[in-house]
Amino acid sequence: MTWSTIVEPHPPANQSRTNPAGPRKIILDCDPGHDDAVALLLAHGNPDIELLAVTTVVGNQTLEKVTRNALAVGTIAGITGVPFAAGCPRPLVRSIETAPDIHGESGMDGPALPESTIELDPRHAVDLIIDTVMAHEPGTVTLVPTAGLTNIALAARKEPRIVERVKEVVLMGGGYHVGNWSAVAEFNIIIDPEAAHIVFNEKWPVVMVGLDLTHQALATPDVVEKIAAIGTGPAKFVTELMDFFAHTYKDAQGFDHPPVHDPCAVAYVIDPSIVSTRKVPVNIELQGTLTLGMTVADFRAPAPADCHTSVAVDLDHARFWDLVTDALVRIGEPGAGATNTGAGASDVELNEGAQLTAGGVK
Ligand code: PIR
Ligand code: CA
Repeated sequence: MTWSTIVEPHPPANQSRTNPAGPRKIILDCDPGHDDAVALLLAHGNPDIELLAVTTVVGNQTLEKVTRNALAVGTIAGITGVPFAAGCPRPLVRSIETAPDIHGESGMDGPALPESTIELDPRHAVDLIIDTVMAHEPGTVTLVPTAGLTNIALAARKEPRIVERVKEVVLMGGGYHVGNWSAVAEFNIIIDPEAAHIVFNEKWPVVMVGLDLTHQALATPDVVEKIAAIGTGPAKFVTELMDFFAHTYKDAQGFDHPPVHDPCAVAYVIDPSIVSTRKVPVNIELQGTLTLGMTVADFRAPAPADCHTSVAVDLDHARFWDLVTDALVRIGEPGAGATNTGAGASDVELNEGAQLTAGGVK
């Protein structure tokens, strides 16, 4: 069976599969990062997402390293025509804190990375975010931050009109029961708590896809096998990422399988029914000696009428991973001429026994 016969054509740019209003326009602000890489692949490969821009910020590693990694993932995925821009090299107030124990010295250790064929946009990420939001109709652009919130906070300060214009901010960060960088704080929030404070206190709708949710997105062996069975370069890249991530997550945090945080935020934008949420006020602790960077969620009912924040609660694990495998199937083998336009796709060799469909690998 050939690739072109088993993968349905990608819908035209302004037409979505499940959303009559067309694909959801997003800006991905990230710090790749093993899970950021999967988030970028999901955003690129899913027909219900229109990726408007990719911006980077210091986080898992230095700005220079995470930007290099973002460009490498874009190259592996065959992303063209989407601007990539580098943003803030340090948090607003605090000193730089990175996560080499989890992501390695490069920020994305494990797979070999190609030289990038994508040229970096000359603009600062903050300006690219502002330009992009202001260039689109109000209420149409969703911000998807999967890193510290430095760029997003500065964008809101530099051009306050974006706050009304953005549809919503769907961010990976925080948690209402657990932390991963302190007993109560999550990495993306605690590395720049002042920026998080700005983002959570602006009146745009904020969906916090925190650790309570992302610790359900485990890359279990059956999931990794399905991805491996796709047999393409980008799929192999993901299995290599997951292999490294599994080891560091086991050693540093005692997890049997690694939680793949960042694509959960993208999955929510694609299909909110995959992630249940609760509307509750959330604020960021800036004073606490033990609780700095905690995302304090107030579950007392009823939520105030003007509550603009919600938290992600439950993940549909199977449908989430189906979205990821489906995106990889659609991406195909960009180096071999297949793109996510579905046009001119070439044959993809599948591992024995695997059957590739637009719905994933069976
Ligand atoms: C993941 C991250 C940082 C530290 C650990 N321990 C695990 C990164 C991920 O990229 C994700 O965006 C978020 N920060 C999870 O805390
Ligand atoms: Ca991240």
